[in-house]
Amino acid sequence: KKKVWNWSSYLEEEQMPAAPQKLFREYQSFPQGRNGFKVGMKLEGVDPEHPSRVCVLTVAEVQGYRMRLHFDGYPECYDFWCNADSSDIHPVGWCEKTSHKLLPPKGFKDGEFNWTSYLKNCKAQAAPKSLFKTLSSPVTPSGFRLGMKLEAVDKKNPSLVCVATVTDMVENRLLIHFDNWDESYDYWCETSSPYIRPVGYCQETGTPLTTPPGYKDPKGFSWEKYLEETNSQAAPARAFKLRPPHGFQANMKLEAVDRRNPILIR
Ligand code: MLY
Repeated sequence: KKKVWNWSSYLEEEQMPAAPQKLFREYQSFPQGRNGFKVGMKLEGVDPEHPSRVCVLTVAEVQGYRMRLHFDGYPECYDFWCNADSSDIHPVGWCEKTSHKLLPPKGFKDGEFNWTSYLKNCKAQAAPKSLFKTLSSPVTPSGFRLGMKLEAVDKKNPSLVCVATVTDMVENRLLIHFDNWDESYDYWCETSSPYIRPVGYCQETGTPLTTPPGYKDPKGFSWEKYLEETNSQAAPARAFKLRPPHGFQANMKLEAVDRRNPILIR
């Protein structure tokens, strides 16, 4: 006879407890959590594959506090999941208000798209502003400015620290772009991110700095010269929320989880 799977007999067979309800936050509760986003609502959001682009999105599915977002006019295979309180999603009109370029749905030419008529034509609702995360305290200027240079870890190649530029800022988050690379390596981070360092950090710590590809004299790279050549400024060291020296030294031994094989402690 076929047995029907259910939690209580499974836990009993395995002699294992269920994680108690009280360990979870309300927003983690299933199915609805405290997620007011509804399927069909439209919004603006950062394309996770191209973090410098803000696109026209539709809520395609809601699961608890998470939701699947769809790029209007594009195949479903580009859909992605995010949390309801993500800093990468914004209400309709955000791009206009913050002078960001909005990537229209596929098929629209530059300058042809307008939210009011689009929502009307689609008979769709804009996701209400109240559903989006708002900062609890006002933003204090961070000291970072657009165009400032810094040294940043390439998150796709984490052994590399590279020459990079702040190419966008939203609230106190920075868009990091690697000089002379395409935007697919870009990422958003907080000013306190351990992935970003002031100009000169590599030299000070004896870490190799990856210079922009095609730079004429990579061995002779000097920040001073480069800043002059690119007519740009270094992000001031005080803008970084650097952590105090941690005391680790090369070749020290320790125990760590293998992230590709998280069961092993090596
Ligand atoms: N092997 C890769 C390395 C790319 C590194 C890009 N970073 C520095 C932004 C490649 O050459 O494509």
